[in-house]
Amino acid sequence: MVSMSNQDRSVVSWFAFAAAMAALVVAIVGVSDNGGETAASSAGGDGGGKPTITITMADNFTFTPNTITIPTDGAIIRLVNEGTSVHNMTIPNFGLTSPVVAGQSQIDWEIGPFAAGEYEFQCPQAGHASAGMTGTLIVTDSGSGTSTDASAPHGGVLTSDQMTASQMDALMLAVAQQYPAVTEGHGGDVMEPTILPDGTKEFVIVAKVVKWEVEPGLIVDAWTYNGVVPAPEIHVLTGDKVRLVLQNELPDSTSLHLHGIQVPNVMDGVDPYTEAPTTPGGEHVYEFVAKGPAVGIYHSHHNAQEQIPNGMFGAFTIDEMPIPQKLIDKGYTEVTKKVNMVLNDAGVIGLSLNGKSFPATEPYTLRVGQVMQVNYLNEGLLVHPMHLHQPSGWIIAKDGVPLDEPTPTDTVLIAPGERYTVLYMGQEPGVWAWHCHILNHAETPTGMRYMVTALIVER
Ligand SMILES: [Cu+2]
Repeated sequence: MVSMSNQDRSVVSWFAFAAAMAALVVAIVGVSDNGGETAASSAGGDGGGKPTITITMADNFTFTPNTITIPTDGAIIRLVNEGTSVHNMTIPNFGLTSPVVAGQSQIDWEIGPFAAGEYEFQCPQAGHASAGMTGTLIVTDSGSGTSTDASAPHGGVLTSDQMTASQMDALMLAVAQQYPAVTEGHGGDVMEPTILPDGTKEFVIVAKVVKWEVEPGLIVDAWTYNGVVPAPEIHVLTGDKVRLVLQNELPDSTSLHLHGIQVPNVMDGVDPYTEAPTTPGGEHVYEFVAKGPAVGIYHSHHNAQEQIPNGMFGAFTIDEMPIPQKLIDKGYTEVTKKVNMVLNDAGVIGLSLNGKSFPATEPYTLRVGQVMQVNYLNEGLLVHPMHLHQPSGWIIAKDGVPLDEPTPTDTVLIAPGERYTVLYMGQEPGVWAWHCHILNHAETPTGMRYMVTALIVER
């Protein structure tokens, strides 16, 4: 119900996208003085005289050399893969990841400008960095006036006074061009139940810690249900007998609460009141009859201020939200696409949409006249005003309760625990930015990050 199909991905027009995203940067940040130099020219298609540095990658998990020095203006990294496995290179401090390099091939990858300092690089392929495939990038001041603060806040992210306007533009463009960046793992897909002999829909939910790639090269120990963030969506119908089997493979105890779902008190998942905590290695069964419609969440209720932001949350929906007559009259007759967007801002996952941070967030597509239903679910510790640039939104339900009168919205404020259901109709074709409007949840001096994605409307 949530995932983007291959067809969706294929319609992402990359160049239009990069251009629109670059325009968005200007719109949001208000960078107007670029010294007469365009972002594209300072990013350079031909390297602009930057040095070329060759790094050889091999299947024994080595970069040779594993320490390189480049000027602050940047360099072209020639990545030569002498192995047969796929390798590439990521610089987590800058959120930069090279294209993938197939075995027995090479690519040229232009990077920079950067602030002077020392930064780690690694191979982002699963398991390669932990096997030792890491190195050190030393950036030395070339006298271009860039200040030299390797210990800048947030692990080397530059502040605006450390860059010229054109350097800032180039960094922003580089991030925008990565979108939608490919990362390992996709959460929130619908989970199929096992149907028991009496018709009960059984879902097995395994709580466990896994490696999760939040943005390119940023891999954290996420606390998950079934190994993904968000957890798989559970969707049932009114009258269904539901059985959830929670298996705890975490190092800590846990319990599972059905937030916004009507269940008997003993199934409410609030240890130590309604049940004992489910200890590591233990199992707990929750059973109830579904009563909808509902837009809810299943999440931890044990040390929840850590377990939930670390990844233990997933949508739980019952039936479908009715479309109000007033909107049917306006042409919102049929929902073409449904999206659950789970907001987070804390724990190991941090500021994110559906467990990913821009540029690794998922783009969504819609044709003109089609209607998309979005359930916003806030599982973080902060409020988030979610803003879709194309102003066609109508709130049709609050916390899973259909509204008698839909409310127009282009920015909807979602507090922790709240769910809002919004219908959007594709109107003007284009790439429409979609982001949290607390601006430091969406932007950094070196480009968009965190709670940003896009809706691509096609004719
Ligand atoms: Cu926010």
